[in-house]
Amino acid sequence: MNSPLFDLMRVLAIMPLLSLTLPASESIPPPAAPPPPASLEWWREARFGLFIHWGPVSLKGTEIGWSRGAEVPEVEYDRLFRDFNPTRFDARAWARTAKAAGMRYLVLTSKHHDGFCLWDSQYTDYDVMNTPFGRDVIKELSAACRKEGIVFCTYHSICDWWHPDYPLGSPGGKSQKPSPNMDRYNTYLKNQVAELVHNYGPLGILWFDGEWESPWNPDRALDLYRHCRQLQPSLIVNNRVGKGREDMAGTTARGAFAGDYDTPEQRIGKFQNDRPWESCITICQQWAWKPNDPLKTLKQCLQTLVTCAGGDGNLLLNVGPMPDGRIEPRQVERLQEMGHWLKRYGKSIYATRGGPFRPGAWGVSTHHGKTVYVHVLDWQNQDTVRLPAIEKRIVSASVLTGGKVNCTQSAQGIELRVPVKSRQEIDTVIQLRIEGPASEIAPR
Ligand code: JFZ
Repeated sequence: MNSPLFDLMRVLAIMPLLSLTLPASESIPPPAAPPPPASLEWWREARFGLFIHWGPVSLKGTEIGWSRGAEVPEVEYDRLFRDFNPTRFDARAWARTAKAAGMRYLVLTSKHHDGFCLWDSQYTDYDVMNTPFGRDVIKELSAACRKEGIVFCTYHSICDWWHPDYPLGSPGGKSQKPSPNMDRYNTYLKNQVAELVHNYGPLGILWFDGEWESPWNPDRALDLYRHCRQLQPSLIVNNRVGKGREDMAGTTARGAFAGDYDTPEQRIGKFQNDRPWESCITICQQWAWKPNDPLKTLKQCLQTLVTCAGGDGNLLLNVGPMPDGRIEPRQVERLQEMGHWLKRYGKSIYATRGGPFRPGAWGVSTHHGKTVYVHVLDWQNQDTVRLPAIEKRIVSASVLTGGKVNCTQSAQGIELRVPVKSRQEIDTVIQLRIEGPASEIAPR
């Protein structure tokens, strides 16, 4: 058995040992215990996950959360659950789609800003059990993921524009609730998080969101983070638990505490190898499903994944399933195409780290052990890719995607030439074997 899930189990098993010997590996010392380093490792090595935004709003085809009180009147939005009956929902099919894509984990919206809960929650009636469908989606999907070796994770919105206790409302947090009670809401939030971890855990990640609004503050953030850590020490928590996120670039302000990793949204993160990060990007344009949403090409999807890996980050690629419960066939197909590529060339992505060559107009690089993978994404009408010099000798050079490479190394730099017929439209992967560990070469 060599699945990420198994790794996670192993991490859980050695947990008590690790927590006694935590090295201070973060540049910003977190005011709460970070997860044991080994529990972040499975996720960093995974590199690729499936994000799923879903709920009754799929019946309207408008954006989840944001369209409440905007394109869709509040009363109408809040009644949608009464018609939510996705009879073609098949948890096994979703988990298999993720697996076929080469993804190693999956993050589903347990609750978005609209407050609707996709599981059987004892703390609210506004959940999937009170729809005509009446099946616990989180229960079915977490079980199916476990079977397929996909690590199950949930997205959970801190802001809740529906809940009467949360101070702000729709549209987009711009209105005030008549009699809010943030302390009571906070208890609701923590109870639901505990419910998710206890009933469907262990979870890989708790992917928080909606932290930017004023009712959320650093004290509550730290308290929620500690709550998560207590519930499950190996849980990975994204930076949207806290107030340290700078903007949509998703990086964490220096000195500010915010979770375990950064979350660039709808953009590829910059090269950053001293703090983990994950770009979340939609396969179409909207997070939730809408009809005829323009689908990204295979080239866009793969180059996005490769560029994330080259910047030392992960990609969380989003689909919004349809109101009948299926992921759109054309999106499933795109994901399968990515999986086919990863089956052949995945060793240049999984368990690699970004660099040592910083991303350039030509493409990106990744490395593992004594191998550097140069991913040429754009030859820019030139016959040579020029890279900065490295101190270590290149022992051999080959083209993982087929063909031959001419490689010259000098004190001035490295030059790589691949005949036109062997260049790939999406990614020409050149494999450089070097005389020592590539991790010893500082990024340049
Ligand atoms: C957030 C969510 O609002 C969005 O629906 C999706 O879940 C994404 C992954 O995360 O994205 C945001 C956050 C903030 C703004 C816009 C989108 N904003 O402040 O405009």
